[in-house]
Amino acid sequence: MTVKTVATTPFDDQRPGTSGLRKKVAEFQQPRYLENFLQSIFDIVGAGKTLAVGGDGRFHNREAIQTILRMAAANGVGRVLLGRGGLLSTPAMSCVIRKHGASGGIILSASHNPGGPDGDFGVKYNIANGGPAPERVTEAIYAASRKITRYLIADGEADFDIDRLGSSVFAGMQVEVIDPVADYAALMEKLFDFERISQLLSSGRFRMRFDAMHAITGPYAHNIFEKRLGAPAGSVMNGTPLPDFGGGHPDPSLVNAHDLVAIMNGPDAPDFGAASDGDGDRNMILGRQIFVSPSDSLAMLTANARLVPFYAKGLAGVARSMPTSLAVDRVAAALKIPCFETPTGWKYFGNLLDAGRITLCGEESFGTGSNHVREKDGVWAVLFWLNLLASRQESVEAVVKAHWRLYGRNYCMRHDYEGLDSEVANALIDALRSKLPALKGSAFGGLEVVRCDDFSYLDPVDGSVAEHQGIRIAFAGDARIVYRLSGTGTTGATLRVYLERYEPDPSRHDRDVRDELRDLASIAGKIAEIAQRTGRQSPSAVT
Ligand code: VG1
Ligand code: CO
Repeated sequence: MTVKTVATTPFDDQRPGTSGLRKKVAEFQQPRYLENFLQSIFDIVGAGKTLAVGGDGRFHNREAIQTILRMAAANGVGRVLLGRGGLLSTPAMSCVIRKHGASGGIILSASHNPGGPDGDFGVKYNIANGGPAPERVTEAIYAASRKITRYLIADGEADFDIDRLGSSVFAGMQVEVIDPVADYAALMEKLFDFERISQLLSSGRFRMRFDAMHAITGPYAHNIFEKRLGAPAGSVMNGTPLPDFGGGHPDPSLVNAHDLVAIMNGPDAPDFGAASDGDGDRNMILGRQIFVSPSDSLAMLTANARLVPFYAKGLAGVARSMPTSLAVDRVAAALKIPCFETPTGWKYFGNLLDAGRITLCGEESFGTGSNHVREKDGVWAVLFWLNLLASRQESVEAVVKAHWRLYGRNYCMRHDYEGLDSEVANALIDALRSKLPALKGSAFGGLEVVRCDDFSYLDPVDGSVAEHQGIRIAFAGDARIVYRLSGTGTTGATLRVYLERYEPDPSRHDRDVRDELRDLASIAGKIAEIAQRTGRQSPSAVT
C-alpha cells in the first residue's frame, strides 16, 4: 500500500453540532471536504486498533465509506468493522463498538434530516464507550479542521467490496464486513422477555405496525419483530432502506409518519404503532387512536421498568434533556431515584451512564435509551413498550391513562421556526438573555414568572461545564417555556420553543394539547417578540 499525502486548506465550517457534522450533500461532495474532516478526526483520536464504520444508507453513504477505508488504512488503523452494504443503525453502531471493544466508530448519517442528492449528509465520531464523542473531543476535532494542511489516503486501490460478508485485507488493513443486525438483535434478546412478546404478537389478538420510513431500521425490524418474534408479515411497513428515504422526511412525528398515523387513527386500527428515523435512534409510539408523547413515554417506561427482565432489579437513576417535560421527574421522585437534567443531545448522557448513575434517559425529540448502549435506540423503545404491554395485558390507552391518573399529566409541545436568518435568530436569543434577571416576578396573562435562567450544566462526573444551553422560564402553577436554537440544521437557523404545563386534575386529562397550551404559546411569542423579530406569525412545525 502506498500512502499519499495530499495538501489541503481548511474549510471554516466543520464544527460538529448537537450530533456530528451535518451539511448538504453537495457540500460533502466538494473535493477535500469529507477528507479534511476525517483527517481531523484521525489527528485527534489517533489510529486506534479497531474502528467501526457504518451509516444509515442515505445518498453518498457508499462513496463516503470507500474514502473512509482508504484514509483509515493510510492513517494506520489496525482493523475496520464494517456493516454490510455500509449499513449500521446508530444504536447498532454503539452496540458493535462495545461488544467488539473497538476504539471508536464513524457513523455516516444526518439522522432525521432528509436525504437524496439535494438532502443532507453527516459524519459523527463515537468513542470507545459506544457513545457520541463528548464536547471536548468534538471541539478538538473542529480546532484541527481549522489548521489542517494535509490528509493521508491509500493510493492505487480498487474500491472495496462492501457487500460481501467476511474478513479480508484492504490496503494493508484488516476489514471485517459484518451482518449489521446480528449483534444488535442478540443484545435485544438479552434485555427483553422475547417469549412473552412473541406470545402476544402471534396470538392473533394483538396487531402491531412498525413504520421504518424507508430508513435504516427496516432490516432490524423485519428480523426482530417478524422473524424472531413472529409478528405476521406486513407488520413492518416501508422496510427497505432507500438512499432518498423514498422522498420522505425520515423523522417519526405525527406529521411526517402520516401513513402510519392514518392507519392508527383508522377504523380497523392495530393495537400498537411505532416509527423510527433515518438512523434508527428515534421512536414514536402510538396506540389505537392515541399518541404517546416522547416525554410521557420516558416517564411511562421508567414507571414500568421492573416488568422488563434487564431492568427488573430497578433503576439507578434517570436523566432527561432540559427541554423534555417534567413527567419523568415525578416518577423518579415516587421511585426515590435521582433524576438528572442535561443539555440537549445524547452526548451529555454518556458520563452518567458510564458512571452507573442512571439507567434510563430520554429527550422530548423522540429519543429514549438506556445503559444497554450509549445512543438513543428506536427499536429498543418499541420492544420496551411491547414487553410492558405483554406483561400488563392492557391497551396503550389504558397504560397511558392509568399513568396520568397516578402522576398527573404534563401537557407539552414544541414549536419550531425553521429556516430563519441566523443573525435574526441569534439576536432574538441574545435579547431574551438580556431580559432574564428582570423577568422574574413579572406576570403574563395572569402567570407569574418564578424562575428564569440561561441553562448551564455542570457534569457531576467529570466536572465539565456546558453553558448557554437554552433559556428557561418557569411560571407559578408548574408551567414552563424553553427557548433554544437547533444544532442539527443545515440551512439558516431554527428556533425551538418548548411549552409545558402540568395538570393534576384527572377530569382535565383528555383535553387537546394545543388548546391546553394556547395561552402559554402566546406568552412565549410575546416574551421573545417572535413575530416582530422573525416576521413569522406561526411556527413552521409543531410536535
Ligand atoms: C435535535 C433534538 C435533540 C437530538 C438531536 C439529534 O437537536 O432536539 O434532542 O438529540 O436532534 O437527534 P437540535 O439541536 O436540532 O434541537 V438525531 O435522531 O437527529 O441524531
Ligand atoms: Co436519529
